[in-house]
Amino acid sequence: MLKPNLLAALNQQINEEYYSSYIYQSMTAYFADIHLDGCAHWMRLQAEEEHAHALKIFDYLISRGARVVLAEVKAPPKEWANPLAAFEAALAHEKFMTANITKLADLAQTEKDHATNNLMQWYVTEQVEEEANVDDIVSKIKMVGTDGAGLFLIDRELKTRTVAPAAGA
Ligand code: OFO
Repeated sequence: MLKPNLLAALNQQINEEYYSSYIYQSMTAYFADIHLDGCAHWMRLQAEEEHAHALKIFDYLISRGARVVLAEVKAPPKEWANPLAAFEAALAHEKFMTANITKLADLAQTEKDHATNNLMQWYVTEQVEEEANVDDIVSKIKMVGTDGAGLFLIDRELKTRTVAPAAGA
């Protein structure tokens, strides 16, 4: 049986994953609005991946006979100064999520809950990939600076994303 403190932290993490999905969906709308359709497409897939991350914990709690409690998801920002600022915000958010996952893994280990720790190790690996993917895009956008042609090429490349870099579920 899951310890109450671990259950509360996992329910909180479900909320954080839904919020992640919400942020990326908001970024999808932002990029669509400024006609960077490749960036919008990339963010849409990212939002779907975060949704899958929420469901993975959701299903795990059910499989452990624990009660999922959904909370309000706060509204995400809706504007960013430019494409670089949006991807930098995404990177900062992923770092925040990595810190959350690390705390959850620590807690699972403290409580000697091996099943939850196993699940959290999946997220630990996932976060390494997510940070690397966004960091790569941030670096490329910085490389082209204000060159519109460069941004156009990056946008075209991001449009080729077919599945989430690391499948969420
Ligand atoms: Fe759920 O991995 Fe990003 O936040």
